Amino acid sequence: MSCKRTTLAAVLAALPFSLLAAEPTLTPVVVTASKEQAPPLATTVDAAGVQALRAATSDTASLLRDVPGVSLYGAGGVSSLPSIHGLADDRLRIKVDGMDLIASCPNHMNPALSYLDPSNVGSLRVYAGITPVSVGGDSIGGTIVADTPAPTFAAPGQGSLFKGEAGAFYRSNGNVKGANLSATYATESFSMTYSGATAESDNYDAGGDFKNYGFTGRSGHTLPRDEVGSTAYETRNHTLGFAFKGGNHLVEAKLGYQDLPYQLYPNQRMDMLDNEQKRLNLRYLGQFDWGMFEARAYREEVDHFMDFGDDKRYWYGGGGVRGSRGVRHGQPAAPRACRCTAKARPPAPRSRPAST
Ligand SMILES: [Cu+2]
Repeated sequence: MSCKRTTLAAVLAALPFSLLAAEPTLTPVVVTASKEQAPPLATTVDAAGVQALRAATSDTASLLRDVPGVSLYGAGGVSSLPSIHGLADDRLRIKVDGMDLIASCPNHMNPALSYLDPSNVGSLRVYAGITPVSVGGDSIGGTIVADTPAPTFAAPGQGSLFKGEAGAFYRSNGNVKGANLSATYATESFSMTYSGATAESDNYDAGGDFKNYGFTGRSGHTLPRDEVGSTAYETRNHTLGFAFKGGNHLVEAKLGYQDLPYQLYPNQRMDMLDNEQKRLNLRYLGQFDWGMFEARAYREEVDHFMDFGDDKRYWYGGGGVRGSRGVRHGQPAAPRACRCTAKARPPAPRSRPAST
């Protein structure tokens, strides 16, 4: 090895000094390409897409069933829980008209999207994974942004505008029926919209018998062998919105009310027999030379009642020993009720109301 190094040194020493000092000149190489389009950050289900999907469901979360990365945890008939890449529930930020609505019970029977009827959805956006700062926070799995239709105003010179929409549906499996109505009166600077929807379902039927018994646990109450117990629901949603527009300024006020008499849960040892929600949502949006400014204040009040519906009410156990509530094991028990109340106002996303 030492012999080779000596040889190389000798060759370098023999080269003229001027050759070693000369700088190599390279021809510039110019690479050109068109600017690559950034992949869309959000997947959007717009009003037209919602219209095509809503015929089959009264559950707004299930409108996301075709969005890549989204799956659904089945629960009550209008309360399935969306999951993004396996992360669901508190790992997702779900905004309805800019509000971080929260479920008021540990079973998450009344998730945010259950307050929005499919007929009142303007758009749904899903940020799966990486989320912009503007809709981020509490969004490990992603963010779902649901908006009702934007307020409409009369065109300049049109004077006033009145429009409305009414719909009704019937689905034979489960004897599901419902209706929706919306009406808007607007001038060039003022807009008022009412939208209401109701949906009601009995238990739905499976494709065939899936059990070899008919008892339900409630004394004297049986179900056909192909009927999926505890899948019935009834829900009513109302929204009244006011909007004022002047130049580049928009002020909105929305009042919401949900009256949900019952929603039964085939996957839980409890049913939601009454859920009442009242909400007030105020928004200001201004367009300025330097950019856009948006402010929002809202308040949500939930009265949530959990109990057992007709298809449950069964005391586990057996064999002649009385349970802690004085009921013989194996016998039907009196209902165990729980009334939860929750009040939320911004900043709400990180807080969970006390329940039970
Ligand atoms: Cu509950």
